[in-house]
Amino acid sequence: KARFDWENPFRLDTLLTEEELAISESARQYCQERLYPRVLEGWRTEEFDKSMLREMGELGFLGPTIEGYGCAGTSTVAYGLIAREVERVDSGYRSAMSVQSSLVMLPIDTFGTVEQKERFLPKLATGELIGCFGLTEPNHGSDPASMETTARPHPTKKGVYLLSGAKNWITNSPIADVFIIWAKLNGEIRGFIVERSQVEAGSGGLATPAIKNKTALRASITGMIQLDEVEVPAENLFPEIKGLKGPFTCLNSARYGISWGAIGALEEAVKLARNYSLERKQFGHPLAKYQLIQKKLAEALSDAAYGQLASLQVGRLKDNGQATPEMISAIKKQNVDNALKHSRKLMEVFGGNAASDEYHIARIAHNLFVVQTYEGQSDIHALILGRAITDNLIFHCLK
Ligand code: TGC
Ligand code: FAD
Repeated sequence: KARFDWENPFRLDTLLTEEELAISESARQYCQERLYPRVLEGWRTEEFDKSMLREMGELGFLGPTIEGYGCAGTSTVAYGLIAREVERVDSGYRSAMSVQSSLVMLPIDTFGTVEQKERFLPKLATGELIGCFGLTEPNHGSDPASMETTARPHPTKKGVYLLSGAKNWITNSPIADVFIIWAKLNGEIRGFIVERSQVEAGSGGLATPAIKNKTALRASITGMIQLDEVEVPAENLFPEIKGLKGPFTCLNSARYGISWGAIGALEEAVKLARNYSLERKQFGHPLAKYQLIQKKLAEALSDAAYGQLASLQVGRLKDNGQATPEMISAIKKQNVDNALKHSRKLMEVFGGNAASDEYHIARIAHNLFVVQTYEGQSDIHALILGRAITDNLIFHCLK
């Protein structure tokens, strides 16, 4: 006889392959046993332990969908399931991982030359090299088309470009070895692979100061990228890709992973609030007995369950080449908005204890505010969807 399992409300397991189930299980085990014990210290000190990326590399969690170069070659759904497990622990840890996978390894695999792939992918897959992705600038976040960072041919050295500009709020930048930098060359957006060791041995001009005292994502490291006439050899330019399609192709993958990650964070919030409400007594009974408390849990769990199915379906379509950016905008926006809304509501269950980081719930909610902002703020995804729904009606009317 079928029984309801609040930890698996719609029996997601029945829709996954054997391989996806095994990957999800090993990710859960690693994240709970190895990552959870480190998260409070990481949050308090804002220190990111780089060895995590090495450990994830050993387990095949970096660039998992890539074929070859030491990568696992999994389905897109498996990538999402890994993100869900990592973000159950902390959104910042998922950030570090998804930047490496979707925003650094994916563009090298998709747009890179054979030499670029062979040179960078194996070491990025093991976590020996750490990568970051520079799109956002101090003056241009939601509107990256207006970026000011430029590349120009070196006036005297043949086959060398000079990069100048600044990128802001960049995950992993202070510890990165490899930087994917989007810059305008003759007015057109192009992608460059900048290597810290090469720049330091050569022209110099690269600085990556950390942004400290963050109110969220404290367990991951974030910084700027300052480029002052940095010399980059022509072989580090992605040869073909031009325009916003380059960075947005990477964002399609990262936003997809975030849609699963946010569900992991929400599931953790439900579990923490449920367990707390069963133990905490007021007016002679556990909080869990009161139906106003149950309603908060019920609404959060329902949205987590719906979110799983939506991300699963878009992942399957992505593997079949049938997913569109609008679908990804819909699941990124909806899942993150729901996770943020419910985790804020579930903080109430903890009363004053929500103000202590030892109860984790406030860390989850604060993190989700940033998750709602990066990779396209939720209203930006509404704009993308609105444009598609109305067939760009506003634009046509104004013409
Ligand atoms: P628009 O005219 O819409 O498009 C320009 C060109 O780009 C193409 N394109 C896409 N291609 C592939 N996938 C997509 N999702 C694409 N979206 C657009 C489009 O076809 C067009 O190509 P072409 O050949 O016709 O020129 O451009 P717009 O300037 O009007 O864009 C508006 C908007 C809102 C879509 C866009 O600017 C946007 O999404 N803004 C949000 C910016 C953003 O998401 N930044 C993320 C920075 S990275 C980050 O946050 C990492 S956090 C990582 C972590 O820690 O987890
Ligand atoms: P703005 O673009 O200034 O937007 C501010 C507000 O205005 C938002 O609510 C937005 O929705 C709204 N808005 C903007 N335009 C419109 C409009 N046309 N209509 C209605 N409302 C609008 N970037 C990277 O490139 N790489 C990274 O690794 C990276 N990591 C990050 C890590 C952290 C911890 C954070 C906080 C950010 C990170 N980002 C990264 C940057 C992130 O992508 C940007 O913060 C995000 O794209 C929003 O840009 P902005 O902060 O400049 O906000």
